[in-house]
Amino acid sequence: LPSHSDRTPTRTTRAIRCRPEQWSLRWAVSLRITAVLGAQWGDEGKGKLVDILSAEVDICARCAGGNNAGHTIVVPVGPDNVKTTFAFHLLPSGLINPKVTGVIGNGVVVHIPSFFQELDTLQAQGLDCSNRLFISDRAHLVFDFHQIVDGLKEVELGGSSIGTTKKGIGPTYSAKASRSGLRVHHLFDHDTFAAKFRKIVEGRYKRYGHFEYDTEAEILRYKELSERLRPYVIDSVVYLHNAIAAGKRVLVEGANALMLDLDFGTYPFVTSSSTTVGGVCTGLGIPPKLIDKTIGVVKAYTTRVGGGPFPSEQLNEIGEHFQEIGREFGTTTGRRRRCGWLDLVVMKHSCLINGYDSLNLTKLDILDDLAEVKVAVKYLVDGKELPGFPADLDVLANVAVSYVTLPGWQSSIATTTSYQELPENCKKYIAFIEEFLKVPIEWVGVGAGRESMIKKS
Ligand code: 2SA
Ligand code: GDP
Ligand code: MG
Repeated sequence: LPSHSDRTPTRTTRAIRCRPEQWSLRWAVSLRITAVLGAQWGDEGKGKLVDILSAEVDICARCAGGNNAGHTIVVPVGPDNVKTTFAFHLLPSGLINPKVTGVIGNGVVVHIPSFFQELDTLQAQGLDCSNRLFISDRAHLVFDFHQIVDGLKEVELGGSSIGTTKKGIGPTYSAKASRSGLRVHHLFDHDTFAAKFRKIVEGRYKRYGHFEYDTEAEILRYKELSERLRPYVIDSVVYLHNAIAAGKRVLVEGANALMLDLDFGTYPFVTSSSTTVGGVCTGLGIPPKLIDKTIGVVKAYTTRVGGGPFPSEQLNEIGEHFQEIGREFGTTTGRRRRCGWLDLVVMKHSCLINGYDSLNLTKLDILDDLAEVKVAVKYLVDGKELPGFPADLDVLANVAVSYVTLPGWQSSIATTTSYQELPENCKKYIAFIEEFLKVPIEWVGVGAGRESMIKKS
């Protein structure tokens, strides 16, 4: 099993000010919840940071999204430290640490067959999570018909389709908002579940026409699945609050990212959940004052998968360079990710909403070969700078993006283990971002593996 050896402990700034001998006490009394959130359009490398931080926590919780998410973690396994890749979709990535308990919160939407499939895949890779994983009884259920409808909606949209993962995320959150969804607790009253399920499927036929779906077989399948699921189901609100009161440390793993947020992202080219720090509270039932630290994960360039605007996108050899060297393919669907320069207008918007205490700059190694590196710093319309990231996509489509060009470092940083060792131009790039955003970069990713992370401050 993967182990976390010689790990630099992660503490909040408040704890760092304490003397080491006081740390454990401070953990117990003041360190409650750390949230790791995607700061751009997703796939920033949240999973890797969550894996590293999970060495210091007791619980890792997911608060939003479903198995549309894809978090890849590369860790040494076994006595020979064979680099092994784990892909998490619905389960919290912190589970890679055998001491961590996973919680799937009420804000998550759960496709039960995929839940078990992921559990079994991890088990086959030597990671047994079955006795340390819980699901909220309030989490909404994703059914196969939601996934079918997801695809049908995309077809209806034609040329303006969202480019969803077709995992049924939008249709399930729509049902939740329209108060017709089924939640985990519904599975345990089989007759009522069956009646509601038939009615919901009928409603989908009325809206989308008849599609291939065996309703009665599904009802039977869920009767069996509910028995397997029973030991995992809890009132996660009570569980988390008791755990926190007992001094347990909680790490929240954000799914998707700020620019895919239903309110603050590039609507309608977004996912259907709240991917911000607000979603941490609503998706787990915890008050904001218990969130001690929020860490934004930001890739050193930008990617997005699916449709929608992307002002700093590079449809040229730079974009191809990022795509190829950064191996930018969807973890869940295998789709090619679109690539462009780092966009600090996006990041300012992201910082305003999530109020990051610090950032993890990831995939800095992917810029190694470039002679110069550009950063988007302003959006202009008719020569005037916009005050923020625009809500209106028609406005966004007409912005002129203003870039600052910085010199590249043209040397490999892949084996660097400390901030001091980084090339001067690389440090200047980091300093430029920090200065622009006024948020410290605490972690720098220089490779995919767990060991390839520099703790800067
Ligand atoms: P959905 O399926 O309704 O949530 O899709 C709506 C939009 O949200 C985007 N989205 C994502 N963007 C980046 N990464 C995601 N996870 C996977 C990954 C994606 C994959 O880690 O690579 O494998 O393709 C993710 N999930 C949703 C989606 O592209 C739509 O733009
Ligand atoms: P997430 O959804 O934010 O967890 O990110 P993904 O796992 O979907 O995509 C990030 C990809 O980049 C994964 O394949 C990671 O293994 C990889 N990765 C993460 N950090 C780094 C880094 O610093 N350098 C390199 N080269 N790869 C990284
Ligand atoms: Mg991902």
